[in-house]
Amino acid sequence: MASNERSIDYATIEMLDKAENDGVGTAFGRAASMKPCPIGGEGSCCKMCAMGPCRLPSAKNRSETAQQRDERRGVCGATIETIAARNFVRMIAGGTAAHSDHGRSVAHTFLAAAKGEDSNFSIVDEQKLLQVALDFGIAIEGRSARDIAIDVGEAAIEEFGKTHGTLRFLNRAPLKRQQIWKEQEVEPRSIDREVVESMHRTTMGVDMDYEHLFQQGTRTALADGWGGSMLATELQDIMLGTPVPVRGKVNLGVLRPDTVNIIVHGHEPLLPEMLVVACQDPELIALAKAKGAEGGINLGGICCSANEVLMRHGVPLAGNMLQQELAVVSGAVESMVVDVQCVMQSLPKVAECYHTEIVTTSSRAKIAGAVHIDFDESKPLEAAREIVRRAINRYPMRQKALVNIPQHSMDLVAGFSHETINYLLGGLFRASYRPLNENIINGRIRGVAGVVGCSNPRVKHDDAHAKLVRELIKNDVLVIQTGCAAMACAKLGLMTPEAAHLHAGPGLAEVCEAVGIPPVLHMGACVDNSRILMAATAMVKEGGLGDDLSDLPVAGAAPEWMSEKAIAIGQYFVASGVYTVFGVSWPTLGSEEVTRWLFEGMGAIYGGRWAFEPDPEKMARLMIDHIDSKRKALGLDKARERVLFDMEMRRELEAV
Ligand code: NFS
Repeated sequence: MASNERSIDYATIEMLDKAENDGVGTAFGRAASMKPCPIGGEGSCCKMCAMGPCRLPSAKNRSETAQQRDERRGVCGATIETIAARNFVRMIAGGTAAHSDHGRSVAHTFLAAAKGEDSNFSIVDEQKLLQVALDFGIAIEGRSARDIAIDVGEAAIEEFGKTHGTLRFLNRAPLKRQQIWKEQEVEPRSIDREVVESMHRTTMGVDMDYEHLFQQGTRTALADGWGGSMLATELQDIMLGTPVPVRGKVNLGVLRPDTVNIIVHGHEPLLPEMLVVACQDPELIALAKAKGAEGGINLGGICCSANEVLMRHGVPLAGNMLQQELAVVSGAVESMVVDVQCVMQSLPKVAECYHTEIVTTSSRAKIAGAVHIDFDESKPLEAAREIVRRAINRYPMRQKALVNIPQHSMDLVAGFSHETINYLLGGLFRASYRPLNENIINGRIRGVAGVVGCSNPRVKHDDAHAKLVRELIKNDVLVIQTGCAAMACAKLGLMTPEAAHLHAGPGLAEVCEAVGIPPVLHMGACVDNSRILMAATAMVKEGGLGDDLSDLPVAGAAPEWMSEKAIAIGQYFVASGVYTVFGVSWPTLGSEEVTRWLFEGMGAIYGGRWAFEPDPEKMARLMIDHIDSKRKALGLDKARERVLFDMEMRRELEAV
């Protein structure tokens, strides 16, 4: 397959051609040469025990009687419904574990910083500290920030393994939503417990009622969105600063010639924060220059680590998940520093062809062929300095003949935390979601869509993101993004304020231009999908758009998803009342009944439901139709017509 059929991104296309010339394999090539397993892909493979693995492929093209379907069972008698649901719940548990283990390590560092045991980190955002303390029920009156922070840190750590009660952040949701969770008995009790119980209930011979399995899957997903992920976001903000709008650049063109290029890749922001400091150290910059790197040191990022340091420091984004190997293929990266999640094991293999060193840093993740420098949480800056020094020492090994930095990069504005949206739209002294709600009510903004998730070589890289988001903003839907999806659209220039006038519909463009924001807002990393929950909750609480998240004219999508984490995110969005569409493939198609339950059954209970649509234009249509149906239910369909009339009048006035 030609490179330009694999991606719409010029930098990626160039690097794929270079990889081929250099004899280097990438995920794109491996995906093309290895077909996905059709049985596992539809959730019909059970490998929970050694009586199997049992494969129960669906009938698809042949008609199947009820009796034949009933006979389609694993050795233990498990039905396809049970198997598909178990596999799905295990994906939720995997995703929740990943986000939440990240949250846990942040909570431990936070407590150490609060106690003054960690001199590298401190309490930066006291206002947010007070907000979290209030939500946690911790007294703030007359107490020092230090004492409050210690209590918040201890309470946060407790959330992972407490033995009674339910998660504290559930009380942030609209009351109606809390009531639904209570009635459905899906309030998470503690984060670890829900992951463990999901693993238990999906092991051989335990829970064999798919609806009952999904109840636990939902409880586990809520422990992610309103638990582990939300804790990660909030504590990071308090410790590292809540993001505010910041200019940045994106794509492999951010790599620099004659400069030591270090790429930070993975998810946890604490080491990247320290790398930002180390890369600015005059002594290390002088060392780089002494080694011949006249430009000094350049730090860039891949995946969510990148989003974190972009949001807080404007560190450039080198690219999204599928560009990790390609950054090395440029021949211009001295060191790729990774921690956890979405890291490809192929990196050391790719690096063999160049001079790049792959450095693992988390005690939880090593790769054969990579160097391991433990990010000792008590001396993080020292670890960061050592990593930078090693990278500098590799610079003289750079093979000039193998260097080719693609000349493609794009400007963007990032840093749209839910607090920032509050200030930007409402003004510094009257921070409020009122203007956003009003513009939705009067129809200038049709609704809001969260477009999130991964890149996946099973589909054309960045293509579905681009088509979906362009279609949405053209139809006056404000788009908010996180993760690799955000980078895909940033590369196309959709995260610049100018994009409003170039690509958005007239109503959305008018609002964006008045406030000076892009029509597509970067809200951060994937754990920051919790920011989207908070923004949506703020819209409900502001009033005029119903009294629950499921009343809002909003929708979610992950058009190029690949990770279990995306499934966990989707499930907590659906269980929070959001209509959520995924592309690529759908992992329960082996059971029509289970799929129907997720696509329709959940809607009856939670007001939000899943959908699957790989075609991005059809996906946009589904989301817009959903938004319009919510507008209609709120009685806002007429308001929108009025605004179009207003626009006409204004044009006439201008013509005079
Ligand atoms: Ni999200 Fe971030 Fe990207 Fe997907 Fe991976 S980096 S946590 S999982 S691939 S968006």
